[in-house]
Amino acid sequence: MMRPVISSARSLSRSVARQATRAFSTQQQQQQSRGQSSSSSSSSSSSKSRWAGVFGATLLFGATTTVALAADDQKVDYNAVRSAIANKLEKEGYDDGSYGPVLVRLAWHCAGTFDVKTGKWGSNAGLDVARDLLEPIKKAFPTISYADLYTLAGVVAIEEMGGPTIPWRPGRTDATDGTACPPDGNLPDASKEQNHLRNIFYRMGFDDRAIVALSGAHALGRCHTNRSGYDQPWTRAPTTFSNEYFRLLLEETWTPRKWKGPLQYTNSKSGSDLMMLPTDLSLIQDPAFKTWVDKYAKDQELFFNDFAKYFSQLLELGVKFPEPQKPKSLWNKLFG
Ligand code: HIF
Repeated sequence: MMRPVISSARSLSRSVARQATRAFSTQQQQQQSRGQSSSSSSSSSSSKSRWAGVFGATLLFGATTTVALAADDQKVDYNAVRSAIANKLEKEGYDDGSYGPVLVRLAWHCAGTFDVKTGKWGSNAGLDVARDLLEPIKKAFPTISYADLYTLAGVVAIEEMGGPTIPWRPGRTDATDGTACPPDGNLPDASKEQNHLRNIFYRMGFDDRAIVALSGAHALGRCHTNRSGYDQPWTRAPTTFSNEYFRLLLEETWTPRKWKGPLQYTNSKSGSDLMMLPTDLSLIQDPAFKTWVDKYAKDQELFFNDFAKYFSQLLELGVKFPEPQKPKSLWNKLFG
């Protein structure tokens, strides 16, 4: 079944919030049913000092991260965090009226440095607008890790913009300092083509199908000359999650834009108001990639399902989630 897009995003988000609780661990579900609220988590001053040493600008989740999950984390009311994020999204005067796209980008940059061979890295935030937006939520819910907050914000943003429900669970930890940072160059370079994309995404453990599905997120947002050097949005509805990116890739004629900036492609026959990066265009230049572009352009439901699966995987790269606690035996309860 096709999902509704932006006009119904608000009501959709409510059902999304309900569905999302299913993705939480049994522990959290039990605890939510006990009615623990955000106020209980935000009042913990000891937890504030516990996290005071967190290295704010750079997060890591992955095998190298040694910080244990704070016991207080169990008290975070993730539905309240979701609502707080959702309430921050719309902003008249910022880009196309929503912080949603930049939050999606922050979420993926948190995870996109992962190396499947070494199990290392997995987070490199660097998006001031998005980080500043979320800081008050971190203050209101101090026991949530930055890595959980940033990834959850991307998930909520996608859902609020009419996209699929992304399975998400808490459990990411923040690095205590910058010594475990990944080297520069683990994130993709937009000026390159399919071999580079494969190098980057295979390193994370993904395949061609996943690369194409994930790329559909460029239906959202736009490029900013003052951030990346590139310019313009990919679609004409940059705050609506849809398969429009694939349709445009196939239906428009993409030619190199004549301008002083870096090489990007433009829809010169239909207004020159849209853009594709060299990495985007490689999806229709490479036959194996193009097979999936064709499929997703025709079938939005297939795209939504695949995207939800791969984006969820992306946000869990390198994360060691805590084992759900087994109920104690009678012997352990009495003598353990
Ligand atoms: Fe992006 N991406 N991304 N991206 N990205 C930009 C913006 C967004 C790449 C390059 C860029 C993914 C993969 C890749 C979003 C989401 C995702 C920009 C423009 C560039 C250059 C930044 C700016 O100027 O503000 C490359 C080369 C990628 C490898 C294919 C992910 C799959 C598509 C993983 C993904 O989810 C979003 C959303 C934006 C819009 C941000 C905004 O501020 O509007």
